[in-house]
Amino acid sequence: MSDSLQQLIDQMRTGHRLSLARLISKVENGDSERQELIKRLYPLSGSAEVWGITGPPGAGKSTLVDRLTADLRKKGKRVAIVAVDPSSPFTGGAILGDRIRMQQHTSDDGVFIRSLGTRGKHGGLSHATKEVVMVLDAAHFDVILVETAGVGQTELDILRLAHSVLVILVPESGDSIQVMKAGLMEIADVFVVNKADRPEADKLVKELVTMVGLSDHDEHTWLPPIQKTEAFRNVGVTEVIELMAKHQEHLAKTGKKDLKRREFLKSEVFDILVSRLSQSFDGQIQSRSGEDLLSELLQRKIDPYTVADRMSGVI
Ligand SMILES: Nc1nc2c(ncn2[C@@H]2O[C@H](COP(=O)(O)OP(=O)(O)O)[C@@H](O)[C@H]2O)c(=O)[nH]1
Ligand SMILES: [Mg+2]
Repeated sequence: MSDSLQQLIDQMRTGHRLSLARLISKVENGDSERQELIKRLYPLSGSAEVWGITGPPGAGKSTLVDRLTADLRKKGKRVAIVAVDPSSPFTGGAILGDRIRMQQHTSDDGVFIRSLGTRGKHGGLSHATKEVVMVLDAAHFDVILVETAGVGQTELDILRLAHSVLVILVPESGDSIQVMKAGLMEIADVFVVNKADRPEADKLVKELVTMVGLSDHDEHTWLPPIQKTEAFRNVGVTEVIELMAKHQEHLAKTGKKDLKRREFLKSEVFDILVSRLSQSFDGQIQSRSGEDLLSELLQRKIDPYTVADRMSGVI
């Protein structure tokens, strides 16, 4: 037991930002104290609402996150923002832009912003993101906003920690077709059509209404509502917050929130198991006997399945 770790946790719980930042770094970097840290923080977590914000690059996610934050602050909520951008390094231009935009919040103790810009070495970026969210949850934030560009599987995986997912789209980019292709239809709880100042916004709204209507549903299904916004002018933002709150209510009322939590925890444990197995097999392949098996494989004396059987102890 490391007392300095407990000291950091205690300080974090009283709102000390630097301690929080250091604890997050421990999780992100796969520090040796990471497991102990999660052990101690897990019982303290579970009360935050986690919102995922996704959509194509340039759709206005960061602008909306900024506006949502301002609105939530007015309601007295403490807000944490996790910006995930696997494609750009920590100091990448986009993230820097976001930092400047977020400057109005930096002097506010009720807002905490963190960028995760690397792929996440230990168990992947989506697992690191889950743990960062757990730390923020234990640090008494009421709402945690996770922004990620909805362009690939990694980005969608990251949203497997959000209770409510907001998908943000813009007119004039053939977005409604992209929605289907990228699998965004399945994960959206609320659709936002941003840049509604542009022509064709209503056309996109109509397409989405049709698409949602055609999806498989019965009277118990939550059908994602569609909200137009002009994030940069703060138009429609309060309505978005109301829709997210409605979705949260729906989850609580129907018991789906607990089901979701259960699913998330299952995948959390699964991630840990996979990461352990992968480390263990990695060790075996690098070992002396592993090298011998690989040589036999190369000479075609045995086949890859037999090697895998031997390494996993099947034969
Ligand atoms: N025309 C218009 N531009 C907007 C609106 N909201 C955001 N933008 C602009 O769109 C650009 C991309 O926004 P950003 O929030 O960085 O998008 P992200 O990549 O999805 O995070 C910025 O230049 C914003 O100022 C809007 O409602 N209308
Ligand atoms: Mg952004």
